[in-house]
Amino acid sequence: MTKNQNVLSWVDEMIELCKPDKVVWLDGSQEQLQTLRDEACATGEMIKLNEEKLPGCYLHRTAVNDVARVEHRTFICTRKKEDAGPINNWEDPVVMYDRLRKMYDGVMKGRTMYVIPYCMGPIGSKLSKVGVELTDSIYVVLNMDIMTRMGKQALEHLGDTSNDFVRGLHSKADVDEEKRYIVHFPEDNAIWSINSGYGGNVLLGKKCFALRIASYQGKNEGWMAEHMLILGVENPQGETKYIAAAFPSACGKTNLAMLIPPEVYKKQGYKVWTVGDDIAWMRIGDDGRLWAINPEAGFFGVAPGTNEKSNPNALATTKRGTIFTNVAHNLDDNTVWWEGLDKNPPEHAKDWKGNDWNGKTSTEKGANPNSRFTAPAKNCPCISDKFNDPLGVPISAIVFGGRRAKTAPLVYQSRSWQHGVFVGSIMASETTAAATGAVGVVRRDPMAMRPFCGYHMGDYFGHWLEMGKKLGNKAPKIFNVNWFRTDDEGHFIWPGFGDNMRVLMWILARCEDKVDAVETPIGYEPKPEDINIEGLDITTDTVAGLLDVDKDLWREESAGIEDFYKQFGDRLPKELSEELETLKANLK
Ligand code: GTP
Ligand code: SPV
Ligand code: MN
Repeated sequence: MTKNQNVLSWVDEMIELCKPDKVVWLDGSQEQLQTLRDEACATGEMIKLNEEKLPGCYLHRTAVNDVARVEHRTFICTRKKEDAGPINNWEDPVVMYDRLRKMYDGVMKGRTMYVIPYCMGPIGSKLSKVGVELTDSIYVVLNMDIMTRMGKQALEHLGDTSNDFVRGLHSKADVDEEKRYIVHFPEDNAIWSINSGYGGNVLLGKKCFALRIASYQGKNEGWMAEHMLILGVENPQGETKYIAAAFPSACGKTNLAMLIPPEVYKKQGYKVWTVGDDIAWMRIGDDGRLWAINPEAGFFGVAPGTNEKSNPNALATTKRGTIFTNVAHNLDDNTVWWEGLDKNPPEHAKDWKGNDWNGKTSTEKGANPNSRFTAPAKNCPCISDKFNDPLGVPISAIVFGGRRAKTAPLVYQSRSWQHGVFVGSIMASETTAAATGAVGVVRRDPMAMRPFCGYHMGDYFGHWLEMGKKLGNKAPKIFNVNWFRTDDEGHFIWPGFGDNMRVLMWILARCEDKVDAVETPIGYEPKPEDINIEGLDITTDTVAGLLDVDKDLWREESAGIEDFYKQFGDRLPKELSEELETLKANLK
């Protein structure tokens, strides 16, 4: 399929190591993929769902111990420890390669190795990059088909001589969690993953390449790889402005990216278009502005909570050609169900573990909280016509946000790019089921990149500051949002979902200098009456409450930031310590 010797000799080397019985190169053809789907159904790896109701859709269950990313088993192996920084797990690459080689030695005996060439980003775009993933999992192959542009087209994009591709090696091995490793060698363009079959650990184009390796490449090559959705807001005159937003895992990116405008905006003719829901690659264009592409071709979205009201676009996207992972299986009509889909759970079902399950009587959950759908972007009713544009889209605003019950207001704007980098760097959010470990614990998650930055976080902040200098007055404006403030009973105060558009409208008005703001100790905030609440059953007073900056809480916050910053030592840019001093002074 290729004459590229760099690819061929590396694949040979890995075959020699893993010793598969058979090697299959994925060309991307439907015939080949269908053969694999049929094979996966024959072995029970996948279940074919109701062809009338969910054409081309399948269900897969992972091992019970393998349902989320494993941050404690994820490594960045740079030659120098300090280059990985204080937040990443590190091991000497020589030691790690040695340890892993022993584990991969003969691991594919009796199995087939699939060779998946894939392209992150539109074929032919200068912003796109190629990877090759070797795996012994058909599930991985079929997910990569949805999530990337894979097969022959990727090798053509790479060309016959280039060596600029990411080498990804994956084996499910025994799915032993004690021996699970998700390892990145940024200096070698390589990723080795073993003993998992869960999405973020094994779809190596996604978090491993498009964030961890790409963030490192971006720092060296002058661009940015970010954990961001990209959406376009089209006004009644037909002009579209683009927003990129970074929220931690399971904190609302897919939902915001596909939002349906509330009636008050719909009737005026506003529309929202989805460019991406998880990852943005951004470069400075010839015009000096920041341009973004979505390197992915599909959505690997959280299933629970997705319904006709919260995210009808996502739901519609999953109606064909979708792989569901770890949701409940409705045996009556061979479809799927998850918590929050509707109020009518199936009585005759299997839960995500494959046990008999009655949704009407059981106290167990039918779907895993981190159950997912893998759906082609082209299914999405609101997919942007720029989705495949090799140039990407120009970004007007960057939005950071986390899941905070208190402290962070509904929205605020940074005073400058530098202050915006500070705002991103101090992001904190409650942990979610997207990674193993406790849920609901507030932790610092700078730019939503804590689990995904492939190098020293202090240098990463420095890179952000550099990009701002290059962008000058063409830099996007930077904001922070929080949809998740709760009242004393723990209920969300802000309606969220489609109504988040009301906040985006203030953000865009700020970008166009069309609305005033109020200065607070933490940045600029809207006047409560400037958030449009027409059609909502909340009052301007509620909005005022959501915008309240509690100085005591923020003083606690700044102490927490100071602590967090300490670990970066002299690799923390001085601009950020200055911003922290300003915040402290503003809170006096
Ligand atoms: P990853 O795919 O893990 O990166 O997640 P994500 O950031 O795309 O999060 P997603 O949009 O899938 O939302 C995760 C969870 O947050 C779901 O259970 C949603 O129902 C919930 N959620 C999303 N947006 C809102 C919102 O505006 N308000 C509230 N209260 N919940 C929300
Ligand atoms: C996330 O956890 O941020 C995800 C899902 O988008 S995963 O691909 O597992 O990383
Ligand atoms: Mn994500």
